[in-house]
Amino acid sequence: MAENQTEQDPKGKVEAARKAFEHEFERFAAFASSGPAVPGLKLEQAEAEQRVLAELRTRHLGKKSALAASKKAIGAVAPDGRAAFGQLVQQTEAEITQKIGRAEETLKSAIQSARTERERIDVTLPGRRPRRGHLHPITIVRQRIEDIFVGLGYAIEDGREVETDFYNFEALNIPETHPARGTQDTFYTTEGFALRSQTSTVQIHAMQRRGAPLRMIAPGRVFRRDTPDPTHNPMFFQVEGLCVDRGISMAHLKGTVAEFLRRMFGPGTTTRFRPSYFPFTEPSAEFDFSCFKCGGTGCRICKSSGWIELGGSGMVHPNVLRAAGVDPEVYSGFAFGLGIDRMCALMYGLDDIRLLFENDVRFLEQFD
Ligand code: 2NL
Repeated sequence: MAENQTEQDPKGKVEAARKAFEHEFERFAAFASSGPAVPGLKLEQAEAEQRVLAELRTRHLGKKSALAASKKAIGAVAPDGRAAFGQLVQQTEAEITQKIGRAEETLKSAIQSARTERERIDVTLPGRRPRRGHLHPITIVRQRIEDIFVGLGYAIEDGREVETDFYNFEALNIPETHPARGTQDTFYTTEGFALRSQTSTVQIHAMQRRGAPLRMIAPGRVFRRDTPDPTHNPMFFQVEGLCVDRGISMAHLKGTVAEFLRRMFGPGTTTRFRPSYFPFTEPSAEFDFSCFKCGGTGCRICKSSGWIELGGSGMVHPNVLRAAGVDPEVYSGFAFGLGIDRMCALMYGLDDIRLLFENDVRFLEQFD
């Protein structure tokens, strides 16, 4: 039997070991012959090859290899053939060692240069400039409004967004039965507090704290249970103004709103007041201003009317002054309110105010 023959044939065993090595080493032939750089060899690939090669070395040159067994068998060979057999074993081992060694060297330097290449940085490249942020369009408009009123001698007041029934409704002369007080229109916490539905709450606090005379605006976030659509959002921004002093009349209201709108939209801006109704003012009026785009001749923005509706206003109701600790026999005042987001949408030509609250930077970046 062939196998039996090899068993008894030490030379044949060495030849078989060499053949087995040559066969497995075929895939490394390129590394054994080529220079330090192996074209097209990726780092991960080279590292994997290195592991395979290490296993191959153990298998063919290790303690349990066929070659090691042949080495041990040298002593058992008949004296006349021993030297020649010993030489064959040594020569075979030297050849295998050299081939594996060369392949290892090639792989090592290939890995080395692949690592160096990967970690290479060009220190002469210009640095990456951090992108500078910018204000949200609502903030831009709010600050313009604030600047104008500060210029007219008004203080800017801030307050909480969660309020008691008293500040959100009661003090504003909004009757218990008014629909705004229902859960249909207002968000309530489980403890029965309201998310403020207008910033008048801030003005009641300010009147209580500072008393009259008083000139202030209250910009801020307000909440109403509206179904979102292009002109409504359950959270939006509002600014309310309040002026309380002796002898304040409707003339002061009209003069102030008209001056504000001239400073906001240009000196040619005209204002008109239309009678209206609010529980917290009497008399009450809504105000419009001449279209800043067409100047009143009619266009898409003003829907061909020449006018843009902006907000509500009126003379502070005596009940409101009283609730805030101001004597309506001595003092009178005017108040107004307008939506900042609506104004923002108008000024930037937005067709949907919800864009202002989605925080999509691709949209917001346009207002740098
Ligand atoms: C609107 C209408 C308005 C007020 C707000 C007010 C505040 C106090 C007393 C009396 Cl403390 N009134 N604010 C008055 C009239 C109208 O807002 O359309 N807002 C967007």
